[in-house]
Parts: sequence; C-alpha cells; structure tokens
Amino acid sequence: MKSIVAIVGRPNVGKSSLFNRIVGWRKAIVNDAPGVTRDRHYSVADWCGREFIVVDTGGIDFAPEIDLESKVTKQSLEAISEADIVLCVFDGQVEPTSHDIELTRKLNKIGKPVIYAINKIDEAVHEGRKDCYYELGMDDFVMCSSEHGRNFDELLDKIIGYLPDEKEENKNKEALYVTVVGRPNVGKSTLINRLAGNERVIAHEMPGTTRDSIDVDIEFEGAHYVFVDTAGIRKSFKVHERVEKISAMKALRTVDRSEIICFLI
Ligand SMILES: Nc1nc2c(ncn2[C@@H]2O[C@H](COP(=O)(O)OP(=O)(O)OP(=O)(O)O)[C@@H](O)[C@H]2O)c(=O)[nH]1
Ligand SMILES: [Mg+2]
Repeated sequence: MKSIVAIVGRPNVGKSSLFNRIVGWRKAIVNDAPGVTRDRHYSVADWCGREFIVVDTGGIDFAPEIDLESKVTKQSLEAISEADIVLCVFDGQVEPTSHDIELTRKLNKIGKPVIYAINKIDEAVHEGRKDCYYELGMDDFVMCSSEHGRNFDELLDKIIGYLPDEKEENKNKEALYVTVVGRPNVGKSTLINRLAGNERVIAHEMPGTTRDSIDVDIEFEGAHYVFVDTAGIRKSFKVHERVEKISAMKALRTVDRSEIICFLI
C-alpha cells in the first residue's frame, strides 16, 4: 500500500492549489470563495521516484453553522485518521486564526508526522511571521507558494522523508472505471455510498453538493472497480456560477477515462 498524505486546514488557505501543484495538474477545483472542496479527493503523486497518495479535503470548521459544513469537516477528520502523514496548510498572508491554533493543538496530539505548509508566501518578503509559527509549537514548517511553486522542493523532500522505507506496493489490479453521471440531486452520491458500504462521499439534499469528480474504490467478488462520483450536470443556459460550470466540465472529462457510464435518472 502506498502511504497517504492528507492535506488539511481551514477553508480557503490554498489546500486544493497545493494538491494540484503536488499532483502536477489542475485536478481539483480552486476558487477564491471559501468552502469549495467538499469530498476527500485522492490522487497518486511522486517525487524523486517515490510514490504516495495525496488527499485534498474540504476546510475544517470546528463551529459549523450548517449541516453541510459539519459533513465536510467529518470527511476531513476521516482523512486525518486514515493518513500516514498530515500536511496542514495555513494562509501565511494573515495572522493564524483561532481555528488554525485549535487545529494545530489537535494535530500535535495525533501521534503522526505533521508537516505545516505556510502557503501564499509568494516572495521572501512575506516570510516575516516565522516566529509566530515557532510559538505555536510547530517545529516542521515550510513557507511556500502553491501558486508559484516556491519552496516546493523543500516541501516534497520533507514529505518523502517521512515515507516508510519500502511499504509493500499494492500493485493495483486493473480496475474498471464506472462514472456515475446525471442531473443534480438524482442520488449519485447516495448510490455510491450504498455500494461502498459507508459514507465515503457527501450526500446532501442540496442540489450541487458534489464538485470535484471523486474516485471511490470498491471491491466486489474479487474484482476491483473505481466508481467516480461527479457533479450533477444541467442544461448550460441554466448555469451561471463559475464553480458549477467547472464542476460540470470536470464531470464530462471524467467520462472520457471510463469504461462504463452509469446514467442515473
Ligand atoms: N497569492 C497566493 N494565492 C493563493 C496561493 N494558493 C492559493 N491561493 C488562492 O487562494 C484561494 C483559495 O485557494 P484554494 O486552493 O481553492 O483553497 P482551499 O483551501 O482548497 O479552499 P476550500 O476548498 O474552499 O477550503 C484561491 O483564490 C487561490 O488562487 C498562493 O500560493 N499564493
Ligand atoms: Mg479546496
């Protein structure tokens, strides 16, 4: 099994940008509004010949005001518990918030390697807040920029430094890709959760909950399937929001890499 690196942090600090930079392409949706990522979003990454799985997550909110926010936080906490290494992202352009401090306190107790990525440090002049991170008890942090790739060599070196020597590689049996598509709210995520046997993706009564296309591994009678949950697709003239447009585009792209399309009505 490859080691799992979970990217966590509060909303809008640049987790998806950092995920995209690590995997090498714009797999996850990035947007300037908070709360864009919702489900756990996996991809394989490699650095210097070492492969690992990286997981993008939604922003952790310790005082959720709505049901959806608490579901997003639950997914992120689940990512932390299944991870071998946690990569916690801060927005380095602002002072650490009370949420950042609470998250750091919690992560310092989990008994796993935690690397802190102080993101949005686009230039050396932004590095002025170093002391406050030491004061928070972080001894392992990298000041980086997901947008410009600044200090990413250092960040990736740190990650592979924590990978165990040679974990038995689980040479994945050929998986059959099944993409589930349909209009918003027809029950795509619920169907996938039922097949997976747990709440792997967020199913919610609000149309448009799923945004990124999410791969879900499912074993059935010795065979390996990857069911891909996608954002609901509506007629384009009804779509005005940028995030919905990008989500629909990603869903359509996912269709290209699937052997089977399941059209849910
Ligand atoms: N200046 C600067 N902006 C960045 C950097 N990384 C991300 N951003 C911006 O920060 C905003 C949020 O980025 P995302 O990657 O979507 O943040 P996120 O943490 O995944 O957000 P949620 O999924 O909503 O929690 C976007 O407008 C990005 O362009 C960076 O290194 N420098
Ligand atoms: Mg995100």
